[in-house]
Amino acid sequence: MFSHKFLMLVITTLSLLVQLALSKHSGITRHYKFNIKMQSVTRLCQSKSIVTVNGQYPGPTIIAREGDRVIVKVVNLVQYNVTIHWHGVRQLRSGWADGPAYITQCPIQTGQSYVYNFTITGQRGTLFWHAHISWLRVTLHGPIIILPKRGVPYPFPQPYKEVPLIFGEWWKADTETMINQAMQTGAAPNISDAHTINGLPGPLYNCSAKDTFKLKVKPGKTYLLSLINAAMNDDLFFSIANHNLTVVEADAVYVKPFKTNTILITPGQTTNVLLKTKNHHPNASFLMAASPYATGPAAFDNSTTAGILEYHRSSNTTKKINKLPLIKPLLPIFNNTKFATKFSRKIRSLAKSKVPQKVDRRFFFTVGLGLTSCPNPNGTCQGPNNTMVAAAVNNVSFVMPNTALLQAHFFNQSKGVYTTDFPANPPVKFNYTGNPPSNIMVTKGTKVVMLPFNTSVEVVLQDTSIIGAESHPLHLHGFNFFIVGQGFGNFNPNKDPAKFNLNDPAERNTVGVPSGGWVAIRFLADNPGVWFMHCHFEVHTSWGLKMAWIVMDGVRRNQKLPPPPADLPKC
Ligand SMILES: *[C@@H]1O[C@H](CO)[C@@H](O)[C@H](O)[C@H]1NC(C)=O
Ligand SMILES: *[C@@H]1O[C@H](CO)[C@@H](O)[C@H](O)[C@H]1NC(C)=O
Ligand SMILES: *[C@@H]1O[C@H](CO)[C@@H](O)[C@H](O)[C@H]1NC(C)=O
Ligand SMILES: *[C@@H]1O[C@H](CO)[C@@H](O)[C@H](O)[C@H]1NC(C)=O
Ligand SMILES: *[C@@H]1O[C@H](CO)[C@@H](O)[C@H](O)[C@H]1NC(C)=O
Ligand SMILES: *[C@@H]1O[C@H](CO)[C@@H](O)[C@H](O)[C@H]1NC(C)=O
Ligand SMILES: *[C@@H]1O[C@H](CO)[C@@H](O)[C@H](O)[C@H]1NC(C)=O
Ligand SMILES: *[C@@H]1O[C@H](CO)[C@@H](O)[C@H](O)[C@H]1NC(C)=O
Ligand SMILES: *[C@@H]1O[C@H](CO)[C@@H](O)[C@H](O)[C@H]1NC(C)=O
Ligand SMILES: *[C@@H]1O[C@H](CO)[C@@H](O)[C@H](O)[C@H]1NC(C)=O
Ligand SMILES: *[C@@H]1O[C@H](CO)[C@@H](O)[C@H](O)[C@H]1NC(C)=O
Ligand SMILES: *[C@@H]1O[C@H](CO)[C@@H](O)[C@H](O)[C@H]1NC(C)=O
Ligand SMILES: [Cu+2]
Repeated sequence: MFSHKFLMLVITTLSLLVQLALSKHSGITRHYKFNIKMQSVTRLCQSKSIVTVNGQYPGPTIIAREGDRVIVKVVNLVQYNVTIHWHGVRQLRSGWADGPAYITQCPIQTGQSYVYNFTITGQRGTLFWHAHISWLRVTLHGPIIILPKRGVPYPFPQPYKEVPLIFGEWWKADTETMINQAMQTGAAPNISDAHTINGLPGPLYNCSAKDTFKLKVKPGKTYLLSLINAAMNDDLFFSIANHNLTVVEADAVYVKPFKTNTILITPGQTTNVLLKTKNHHPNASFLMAASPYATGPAAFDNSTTAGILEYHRSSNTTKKINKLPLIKPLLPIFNNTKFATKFSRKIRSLAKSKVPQKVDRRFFFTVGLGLTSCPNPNGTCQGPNNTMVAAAVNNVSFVMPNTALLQAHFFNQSKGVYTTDFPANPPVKFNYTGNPPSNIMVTKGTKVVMLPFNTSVEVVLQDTSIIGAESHPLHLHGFNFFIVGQGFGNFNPNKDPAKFNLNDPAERNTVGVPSGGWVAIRFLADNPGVWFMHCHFEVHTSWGLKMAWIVMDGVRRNQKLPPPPADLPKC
């Protein structure tokens, strides 16, 4: 006879062994093939040839579990240079697979291919992939759904179904022609003609009713909506009429759940929300709509995209469903910064954050617009006062190199490619959110910050009011950062740090710098490689609001970046 205690001991030991075996099991390998090809699609009654993955727009969903290896063979069959970025994936010691053109790799040229090879470590939730060269991400994007490890539950009830909703922007014009022209003339590119949900503008646009995303649901169920903002230049409010949403995850990190009727999502952000459907069939259908949150000086696409939430009955009643009244949600007005601030402050990590408590290096970066002189021989540019519009970090407008920074770094060939003198502070102090200085011309350069392995970094990102204050969605590659503080006006280094949240701050890869304000972030530089940081408004990135960090190898073998794969594209 075994004693009860002995049995318990055996059971505990066995379950520990099983857990150990599970944790050692490093996940499976998932293979995908992305053929980049042109495809003709019709939106707003106009057909257009667009760049797609496998002919799909939006592109295919990558599904993996935490711990899995993902291998994507990308074959370029179009006339454009292409790269793909796995937005938010940490890429631990796999920087060669990160994807931003001329930062971690040369582009995949027409007729060439490249195999992206990375594992998903310590992340679960929603991210997305998108092209990372010129403006090709307009149509080259799709969801990345990371499920928890097998047998590990969500920290909320298992949803009945998971549905990605990816927001985008649609132009009737050819966007590559448009941005190339804009970069020549110095003027802003045209705003989009529509926003989209899963590639469809929806019924609020002319000639678009049939291009409407419909979510058919059953009563009394909980759906997990994976919201992704893949739009080029617009922060978006999103709401479903007569339904509340519970936010449970942001940028593939669980958050303390909170209920809201509207969410705010910047380009580059992703978030999972729970939608609990009504217990009985309602006598109505409901619009799910998104419209912009805009604070900048420039024109923006002020239109509203919508899909329909439809309670499904038997097929016999389809006609009746179509006759049901359609209820519209009330979205905040486009400049509702009060709502935006309240919303972003609600996002807190579910677990106690691993936020660095001490800081090795502090940086103060101004982010915003500026001007640069007209390079045209005839001296005619279409920016203000015959200049070109530019954007900068600490007054440096980033110039793309002709070869990838990561290759130059890895092979010790930085000479003529980049310099390591990116300024830790702006060149002149001024009232960043007051009257701009008289000289608002930016400087140009390919400058980086070098960081020893495991440096603990704090960056205060300060918006400027040069040309106009504006919220900028700043995105960092290779890391999640902790949003330890934010505020309006000028950051005060003597007073503001005392208010930092070092306990449960949001952990993300993209943060909206408040319009006319600042945000403080911290990250631990524990991932060797070259890591891009840029505004996720594509127009600002085009104008130079971008920079790069180089994190050096550590001393141990598992702290070094391995050599590049043999098929890494060449410039
Ligand atoms: C992916 O990377 C792993 C680790 O470096 C390597 O073992 C594997 O062979 C690679 N697979 C492909 C298809 O490149
Ligand atoms: C931009 O918009 C203007 C005015 O609507 C139009 O005339 C022009 O053709 C557009 N440019 C491009 C590149 O689509
Ligand atoms: C639809 O077309 C009408 C007439 O051309 C125009 O007045 C209206 O502004 C358009 N609506 C949208 C949402 O584009
Ligand atoms: C949404 O939540 C609010 C606050 O808890 C509540 O007052 C409201 O009735 C809810 N709306 C719906 C449609 O459930
Ligand atoms: C909803 O439908 C039921 C059954 O058809 C009907 O009795 C009821 O009056 C309707 N309610 C409303 C608000 O239209
Ligand atoms: C945007 O649209 C909203 C709602 O239609 C309107 O109230 C607002 O004035 C518009 N803003 C601009 C800048 O066009
Ligand atoms: C649809 O209607 C037909 C005839 O009225 C009926 O026989 C059938 O059971 C209905 N189907 C469903 C799924 O309700
Ligand atoms: C928002 O825009 C509206 C309409 O353009 C304007 O009346 C209002 O003053 C603006 N609010 C803020 C806070 O800027
Ligand atoms: C000269 O100026 C015009 C605008 O007036 C512009 O369209 C053209 O591209 C400029 N020429 C060159 C060589 O850039
Ligand atoms: C353009 O020049 C005028 C006159 O010198 C000046 O008032 C204005 O601020 C300038 N605009 C910009 C954006 O620099
Ligand atoms: C900066 O300018 C703003 C707007 O003019 C003003 O309200 C604020 O007091 C100024 N801040 C400082 C520190 O001078
Ligand atoms: C594609 O990239 C290569 C390597 O950087 C470059 O030489 C070439 O000009 C690019 N082609 C196009 C169409 O942009
Ligand atoms: Cu920006």
